[in-house]
Amino acid sequence: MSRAVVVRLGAFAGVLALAFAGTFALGSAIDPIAAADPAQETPGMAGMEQPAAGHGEGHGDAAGQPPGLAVSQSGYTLVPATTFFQSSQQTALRFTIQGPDGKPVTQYTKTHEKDLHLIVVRRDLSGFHHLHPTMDATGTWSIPFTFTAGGTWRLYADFQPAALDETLTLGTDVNVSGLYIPVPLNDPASATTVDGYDVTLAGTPQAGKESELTFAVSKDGKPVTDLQPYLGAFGHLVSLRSGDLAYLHNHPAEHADAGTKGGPQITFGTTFPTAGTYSLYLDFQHAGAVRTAEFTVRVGTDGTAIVPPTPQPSHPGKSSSPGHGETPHGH
Ligand SMILES: [Cu+2]
Repeated sequence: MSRAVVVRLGAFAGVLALAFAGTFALGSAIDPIAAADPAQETPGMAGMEQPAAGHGEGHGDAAGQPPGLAVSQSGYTLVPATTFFQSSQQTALRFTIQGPDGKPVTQYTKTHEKDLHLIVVRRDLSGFHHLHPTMDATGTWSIPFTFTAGGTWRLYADFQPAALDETLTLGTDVNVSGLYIPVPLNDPASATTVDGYDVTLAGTPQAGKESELTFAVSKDGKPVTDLQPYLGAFGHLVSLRSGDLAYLHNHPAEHADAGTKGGPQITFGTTFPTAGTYSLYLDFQHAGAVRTAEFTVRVGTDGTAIVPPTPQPSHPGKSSSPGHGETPHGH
């Protein structure tokens, strides 16, 4: 009984001890997350009890958090059919909204004329799309889609279950393989151009307070006065907070009936929850097509006025606007 056995046992015990030490180290490494609340600090017991405390806080209580940050809330969960895609290949975005009973939700209350709005954007805030998938009898939503480039993309479902009194925005990340070149945000600017439309932004956004944002649309130097209603309004505004992609959806106070004309101004009452940088996507419809104008806005704790450039009367023979806002924007 040889020494060899004893030695081997000893070695085995050593391995166990190492494994145990490893587990312990891992445990400690995880603790700081749960111990984020300084009130929970228990020196010595370094967070052994923390996970339970953490759970109580996080469940369904999204109070104070803007929408779009959670995949599951108030008993409803966004369940994508897959989270792996290939860029430049048409695919189907397919998902269900799982209800509190674990089954796909099939009954919705329309918001902005649709049962569900799907927003797709890459996590660098480029490649924004606002889509309206269709639902089959089983509650599976789908829409053909082509991711134009690789990277991590975020899907938001914005909807109101028939059984709930409020709208929910659930978000999930998906992985798209393919070339990924991150696109930095445009610098904050009060004017931009999309498909030949010049769009300006005016307002005094302030963190935590409702402020008015006024967009004005013109084309070839002339204000556009025949904007068409799109989803019951002359404009839709989605704002995403840079850093965590929190989601804000706004629409003008006034409803736009079919056949009426709007513009050049579209005004929104918007409350940015915190100071920070936001990417704003304004959808408007003109001449039968929906366009999206993008703005980067810095929101501070003091209201800082965004002043649009004064419209230049177009002089024959002179270029009217000196290249403002014509930023190359990668999509
Ligand atoms: Cu929509």
